[in-house]
Amino acid sequence: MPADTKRKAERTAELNDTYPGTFITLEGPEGAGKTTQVKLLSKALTNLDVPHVVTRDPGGTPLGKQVRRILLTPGMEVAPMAELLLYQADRAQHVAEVIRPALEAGKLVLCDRFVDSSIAYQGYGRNIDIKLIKDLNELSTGGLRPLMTILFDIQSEDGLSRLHPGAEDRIEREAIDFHKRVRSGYLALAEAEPERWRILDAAKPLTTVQEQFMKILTTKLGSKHKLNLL
Ligand code: ATM
Repeated sequence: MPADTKRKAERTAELNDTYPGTFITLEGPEGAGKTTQVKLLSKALTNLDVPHVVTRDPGGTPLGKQVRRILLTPGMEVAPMAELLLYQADRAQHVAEVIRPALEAGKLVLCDRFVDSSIAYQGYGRNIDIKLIKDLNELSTGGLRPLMTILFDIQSEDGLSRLHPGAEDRIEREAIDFHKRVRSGYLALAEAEPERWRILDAAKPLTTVQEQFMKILTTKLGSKHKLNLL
């Protein structure tokens, strides 16, 4: 393992050991179905009495819901740097108000998008300097990192074809090349940190993706959260 990757893995383990809870993030391009998958998972966790929180970035707090509306309104003029900073403002509030308290309370926290979305969308998509985005991510999260990140991967054309025509938000309306850069950004991130990322083929049928998703979580969290989703 390259020295840089090893350091990141050690730091992630260190941060996660700080809390009794566990932090998992879900990432992916548009139309990959991660929101549906996390809803199904939450039902299964509730049935098993596993204390958990399902939340999303942006929009996981009252402040975040307002920021989300601004960010996703079609036709809204938003400069790339303003966009990046609004996502970071949402995240700072989200970590302080929801994520960190839930981790301190020993819960399993499943977050639909997090820091990697800023790198994929604002970095690869909008061409903002990735080092700057990583520094801002560090600032808004206070260094909090997910123990594991699951990439729901799908070709841009296939993902976009699953959206409701005419109901696309401001970001979904971006050109296909933007969405292709985002997807390639995700794949590059997953390749650079394989010990944190798991990749699911989201083009497969919903039940197949669900089975694989449950298997990944059971393997990673089975002993800590007494979890068997299989
Ligand atoms: P969801 O609808 O998947 O929750 O995400 C909202 C949008 O925000 C999504 N694109 N669309 N549509 C991805 C985008 N986004 C960013 O551009 N940067 C970020 O940091 C985050 C968290 C999301």
